[in-house]
Amino acid sequence: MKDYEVYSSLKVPKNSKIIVRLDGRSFHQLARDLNLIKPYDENFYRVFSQVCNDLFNEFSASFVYAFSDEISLLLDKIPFDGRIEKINSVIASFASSSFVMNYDVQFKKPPAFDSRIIPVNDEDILNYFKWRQDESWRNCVNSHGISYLKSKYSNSQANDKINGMNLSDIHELLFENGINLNDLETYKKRGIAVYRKYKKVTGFNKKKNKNQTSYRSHVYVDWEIPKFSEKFFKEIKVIK
Ligand SMILES: Nc1nc2c(ncn2[C@@H]2O[C@H](COP(=O)(O)OP(=O)(O)OP(=O)(O)O)[C@@H](O)[C@H]2O)c(=O)[nH]1
Ligand SMILES: [Mg+2]
Repeated sequence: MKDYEVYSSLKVPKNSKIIVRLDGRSFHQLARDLNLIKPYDENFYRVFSQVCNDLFNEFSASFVYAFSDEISLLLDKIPFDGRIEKINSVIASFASSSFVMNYDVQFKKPPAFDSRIIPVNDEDILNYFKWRQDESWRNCVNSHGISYLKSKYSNSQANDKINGMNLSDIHELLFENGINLNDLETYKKRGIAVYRKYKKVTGFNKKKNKNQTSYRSHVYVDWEIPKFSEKFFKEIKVIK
């Protein structure tokens, strides 16, 4: 019967790092059920940051990035011998459980995440996270735009209007009406990230009778991330 498990031998490419991207299933509905504040619910983000932290620690990720209902984990060390089925299912279910454990609410339905795997090299890492961060900004502009339009027009009129607008039109409309997106909290514009922060420490090594430099690190949940750049990823030692 083992022969019937036709996907069980699918593995990620050898010697490749991977990004696992999770996305909340029907979180539009979940947001309604939980009455989340629109467009950004700080408590939801706080829970999401705890999920990111749990994922970071459990799977020894080197970087975790989240916005809206999606989370991307960069893994240098590939778990489960690279088995795709195992990685996707365990990480997605771990995230769902963490989400429920960290959220002090009564859910109407069990929350779930989908999961996909993207093999990456060092150059892809920067491009990938820039791409997702651009999406975070698009999401920020659009969700504020639709919230504003819905406060002025019916839902269907608001949807029609936003469909005919590009990002700068929406930005402009909001600005003219006293909403400056640039003044928003950073996490709403750029998302949140979890990574290791390194500190250089110099101490006296008695055995060697000389000063020695080493690095100490701790896990850091960053709500004030910069725009992603090569410099940023090098500083936090995610790329060389
Ligand atoms: N009100 C509110 N909703 C949020 C917040 N963050 C995420 N969401 C909701 O999450 C949805 C995420 O979008 P999608 O992933 O495209 O939609 P989905 O309903 O999860 O659908 P699938 O991912 O295809 O299952 C948004 O449309 C919002 O409705 C928040 O802070 N506040
Ligand atoms: Mg979703």
